[in-house]
Amino acid sequence: KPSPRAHSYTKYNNWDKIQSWIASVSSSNSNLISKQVIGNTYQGRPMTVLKLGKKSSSTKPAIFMDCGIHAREWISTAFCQWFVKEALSTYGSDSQMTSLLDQMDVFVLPVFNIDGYDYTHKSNRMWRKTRSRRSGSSCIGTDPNRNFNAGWCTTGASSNPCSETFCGFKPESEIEVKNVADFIRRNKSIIKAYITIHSYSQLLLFPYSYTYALAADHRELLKVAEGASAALRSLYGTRYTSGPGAATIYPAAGGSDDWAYDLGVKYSYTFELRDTGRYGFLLPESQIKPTCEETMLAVKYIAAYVQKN
Ligand code: ING
Ligand code: ZN
Repeated sequence: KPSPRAHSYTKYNNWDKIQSWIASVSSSNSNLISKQVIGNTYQGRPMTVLKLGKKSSSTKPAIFMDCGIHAREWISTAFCQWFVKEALSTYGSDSQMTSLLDQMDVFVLPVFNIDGYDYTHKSNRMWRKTRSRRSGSSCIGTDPNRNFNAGWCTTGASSNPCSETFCGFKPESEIEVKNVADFIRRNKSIIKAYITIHSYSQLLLFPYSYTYALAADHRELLKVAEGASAALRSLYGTRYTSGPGAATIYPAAGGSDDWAYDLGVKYSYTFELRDTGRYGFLLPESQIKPTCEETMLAVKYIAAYVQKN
């Protein structure tokens, strides 16, 4: 049994629910899953990474995936929960998932920006940033996807603490960003792919966003993105556009995918899930299931590619 009966994968769960789910899902499937706290948020909430994979005596290559970098992108957070459920419930029956988890580990951070996520449930549904404060400004929060050390604050980001895209007072000023960056740096030798889930716009982006220059691996990254988008589309016909961030959405420095790529994680992707703006961040709960099902196909496509390369 992958999870307690009480957890709903077709609702937008608040942090308290996700926290108890993390505890129960990891204790009831201990053969395939383990958990590790990589640090606390600004407000002291534990950032827990779930490691999915068959236990092995040798070190396995791994994929790192995070959800909920931005607080209001609730479909993102729902996807990480869905992915964990699917991994646990299809291991042993789905040949691709079985082979993936036999040969690799998948690290899942279900909610990156927990403080912000909690705030969107309690106070302001449209909050995007972290909830950190600093003396000298009365404005709260930094954009975690502008706070990574990749062309930091040079384009598409603001040095004004009141801006929605505030880059922070220095790279990794946000403890959440530092915790994730430290984890990936520590596991740099095994992490082969970095996947980060956002919404909305139906895009599959890859480096670079901080420059219009093409990544050294541009052709391969594009080919894999197009394959993943085709897999996604095969289920319900949902159309995604693939391309480098700067040219496909907008130039923006300090993003996590650019940072991971420049660190040496070649397969680095940002998903922008449904929709294209009708509901935007307020995607109805009725779309959680189809969105997660189709996104699974794209993530599994990337994982299968990484596994064989
Ligand atoms: N979009 C991303 C953002 O942070 C992005 C786009 C991707 C920027 C990768 C930089 C790097 O603005 C959303 N919806 O958050
Ligand atoms: Zn986002």
